[in-house]
Amino acid sequence: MMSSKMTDALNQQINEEYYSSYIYLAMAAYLEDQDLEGMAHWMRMQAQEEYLHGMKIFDYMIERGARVELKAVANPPKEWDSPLASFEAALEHERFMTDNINKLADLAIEERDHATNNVLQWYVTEQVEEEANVDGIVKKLQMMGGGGQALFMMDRELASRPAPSIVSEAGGA
Ligand code: OFO
Repeated sequence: MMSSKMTDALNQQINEEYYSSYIYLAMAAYLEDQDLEGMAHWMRMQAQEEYLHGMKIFDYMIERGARVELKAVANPPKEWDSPLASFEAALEHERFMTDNINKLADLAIEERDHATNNVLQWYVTEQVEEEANVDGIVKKLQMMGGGGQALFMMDRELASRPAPSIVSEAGGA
């Protein structure tokens, strides 16, 4: 049986994943407003991916017989100083999420909850990819100076991001 401490911590993480989904959707809205539809598309796909991250924990808790409790999702910001600033904020956010996941894995080890630790290891690996993806975009935009030409090129590139797969993102908990 999952401890109440672990249950509370995972419920909190579901909330963090849904906040992630919400903040990326807010970034998509901001980028749409800047007429950067390709970048907005990338953020929309990221928002979907975060929803699946939340669902993976949701399904795992149900499988373990732990009680899922959904909490209110905080308001995300609405504006950023520039498109580059929105991606820099995304990178900052992913670093925060990595920290959360590491703390959860520490708790699972402390509680000797091997099954939960095993699920969390998927997130540990996923966070490496999450940070690397955004970091790559930030670095390219910074390298190209973040001006009109750079935005035009990145907008085209980011328009091709495929939808996240339910199998790789939410399956196999
Ligand atoms: Fe759920 O990985 Fe990003 O936040």
